[in-house]
Amino acid sequence: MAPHTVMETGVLNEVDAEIKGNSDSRHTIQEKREYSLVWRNILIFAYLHLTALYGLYLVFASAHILTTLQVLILYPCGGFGITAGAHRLWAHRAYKAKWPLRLILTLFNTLAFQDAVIDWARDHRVHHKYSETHADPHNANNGFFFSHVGWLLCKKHPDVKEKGSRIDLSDLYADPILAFQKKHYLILMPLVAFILPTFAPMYFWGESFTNAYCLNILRYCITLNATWLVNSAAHMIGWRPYDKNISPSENKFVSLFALGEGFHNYHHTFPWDYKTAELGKYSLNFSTALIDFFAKIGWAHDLKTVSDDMIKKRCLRTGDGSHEVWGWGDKD
Ligand code: ST9
Ligand code: ZN
Ligand code: ZN
Repeated sequence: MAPHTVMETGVLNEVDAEIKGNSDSRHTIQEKREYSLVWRNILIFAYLHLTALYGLYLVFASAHILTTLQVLILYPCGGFGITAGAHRLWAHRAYKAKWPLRLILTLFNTLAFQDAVIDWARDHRVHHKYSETHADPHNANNGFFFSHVGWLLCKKHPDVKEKGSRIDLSDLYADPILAFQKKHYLILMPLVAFILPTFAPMYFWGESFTNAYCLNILRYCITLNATWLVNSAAHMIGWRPYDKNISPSENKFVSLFALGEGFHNYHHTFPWDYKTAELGKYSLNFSTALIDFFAKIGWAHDLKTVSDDMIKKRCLRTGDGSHEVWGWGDKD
């Protein structure tokens, strides 16, 4: 049976109590910053995206149907390693998982190559706590390009490192699976994210190296851009039914590609909810469906969520009036 804890009080868990910080940053004026470009990353990401475009061409020109099918399967697998793994389980502790699920999610996470979970979660906890300040690694106040990919192409602002060094990561280092992933990342990541997905199609169905390699890079770039859209588009475009004072927005387009992570106004308002969304439980929210499945078989438990009453009160107090149920019309 799936244990399902509903938090009626709205008391934050330890992680979210720590990362709940600047929530009124939308109108903050900040001084301009200097960017120190990292040319290695600029060249690598340019190469990856050009290769991905060629991979897209090869899908129609010459790739085996099974290689395309592999892209379509591995993209959500890597995605779940980010959404259900690095994000909901580890960065926010929105639910608990038994070791077999943690192992699967770590494997999927390694496939996504977005750096070790511990580093990803550190940046993400800083992002929530200091949202849209210089300490936010992908500060959306610096514009769409910066929050999408630009932040990976230059040195981090000193505030990111300074504030980030105060974030408690002891819960993550205490997990032997995560500690193992971080320690051996430079071996595990190339193997899981690039070598195996390239050589499997060549070995099992005789795919050419070029097709297998370029389609796998395409798969990687799709997952990257789906993730980055949460930082860029979902921090700029969409309604703010839960808190109109913050930039994160409800963006269904992003949710579709990001496996349910585009309901970002809700997520920044109630970051401990394992669903990262409210209405239409499985609507575009494949990650919630996955966690619920594992809760059913007992591998996920202590799922945290938010009561309807608390959501209603918050919408009426700070929302922009666009909530489907608790818009301003229902205030009385
Ligand atoms: C990638 C990550 O793409 C994407 C994350 C997106 C997050 C999205 C969240 C949205 C919600 C979830 C939605 C999910 C949807 C998923 C949908 C899926 C379908 N605090 O880093 P360095 C220290 S990764 C404290 O070199 P530089 C650090 O420990 C792509 N300390 O900084 C180190 O210390 P030491 C693949 C920190 O030199 C020192 O600073 N990966 C913090 O400024 C230097 O660290 C890449 O391409 C912190 N927060 O360089 C790699 N941060 O020396 C990209 C750092 O003691 N990264 N420190 O060890 C880099 O190359 C570099 O980090 C850099 C900055 C150039 C960006
Ligand atoms: Zn988050
Ligand atoms: Zn955000």
